Amino acid sequence: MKKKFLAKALSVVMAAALLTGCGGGKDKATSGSGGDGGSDVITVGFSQVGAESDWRTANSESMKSTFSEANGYKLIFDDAQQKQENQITAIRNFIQQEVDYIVLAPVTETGWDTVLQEAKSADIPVIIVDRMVDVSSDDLYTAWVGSNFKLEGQKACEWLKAYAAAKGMKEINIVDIQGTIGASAQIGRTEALDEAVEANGWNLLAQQTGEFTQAKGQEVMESMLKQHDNINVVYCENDNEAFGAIDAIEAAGKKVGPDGDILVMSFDTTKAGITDTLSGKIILNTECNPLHGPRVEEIIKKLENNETPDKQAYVDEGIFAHGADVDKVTIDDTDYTVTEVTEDVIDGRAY
Ligand code: GYE
Repeated sequence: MKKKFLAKALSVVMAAALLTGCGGGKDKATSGSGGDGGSDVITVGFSQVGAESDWRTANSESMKSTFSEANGYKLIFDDAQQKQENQITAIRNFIQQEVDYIVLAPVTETGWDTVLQEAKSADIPVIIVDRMVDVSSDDLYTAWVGSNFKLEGQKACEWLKAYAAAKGMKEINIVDIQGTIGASAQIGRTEALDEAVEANGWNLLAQQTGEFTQAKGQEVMESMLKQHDNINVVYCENDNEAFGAIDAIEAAGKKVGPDGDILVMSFDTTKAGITDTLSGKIILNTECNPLHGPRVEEIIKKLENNETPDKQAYVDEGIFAHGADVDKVTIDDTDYTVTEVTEDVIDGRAY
C-alpha cells in the first residue's frame, strides 16, 4: 500500500509540475500497486480456512464476489484445508508477491505472531475476518471483523433454559459436538455452554469435537448415543454437525424434534439449517453471518482513503427457532428477539 500511495503522491506532484510548466521528467509515475503494472487494481491475498461447512462456502463466495475483477480487485484465494501450516505458507507467498492487503480467516486463535510480524515488516496491512487471532500485540493486525461467538452461545443457552421451563422439561441431559478445537467459534460457543451447565444444573454427558463437518458430526453422535441412552439435547456447534447428528439419531431409531426424543440445537442459520428448523429437526438455530466480503471491503476502502477503520467490529446476529414458545432472551440486561422460522424467513436467506 505504501508503494502505491507513494506512486499516487508522485503522480500528483508531477501533474502539478507539468501544469506549472516546471517540467520534471516524463514517464516516471507509472508504477502501480502490488506489481500489477501500473493499474489501480488492488491485490488482495485471502487465506481461507478450508471448505468444511456450508457456512464456509457462503463465506468464500462472499469474498470472491466482492473482490472481483469487475470491482477493481485481483483476489488471490488460498484454501488451507483446515491446516494452520498451509495458512502460514499462503501468507508468506502473499508477502513475496507484494500484495496490497492480506486477509486472514484463521483456523485457530494461536500461533500467528511470527508470520504476522513478517507481514508487518513488509508493510502489508492484515485484516482478520471471522475467527480471531490471539497475538502478543494487537499491532500485528490492522482490523478484525466477525461474530461474537460467546454471545451466540449465550443466546442459545438462554433460549434452552426458557424453552425447558415453558415445556416443563424436568432434566437437561445434553451432549456437545464442538467445533474445531482452538477456533474462536468453538471457544466462545463451548464456553457459553459450560457456564450455562454450571449455572442451571444441566447434565453435560459428553463433549467432543466434530471438526465443524457433517461426517465427523455424525460419527461423534453415533458414539455418544452408544454410550448414553438418556440424551435429550444435542448442542451442535454448527449446521453441518447438526445434519450429521440428525442422521445418526434417526439411524439409531430415535426421533428428533419437539415431540421426539432429542432436541437438536445448532449455529449458522444456513438455508439448509433453517429449513430443518422449520420442520423442527433443528429446534433452535442461532445466526452466524458469513457474508463478510462487503465488510472487509469497507475496511480496505477506509485504508485506501487513509482513514482508520475500527480495530474490532462485531456483526449483528439473530436467533431463529422452531415454533414460538420463547419470544426473547435477555443477556446482560439486553433483550434479543427470537424469530420463529417461516417459509418467508427461508426465502429471504441468501446463503
Ligand atoms: O460456524 C462453521 C464454520 O468460524 C464462524 O466455521 C465460523 C464457523 C462456522 O466451519 O460452520
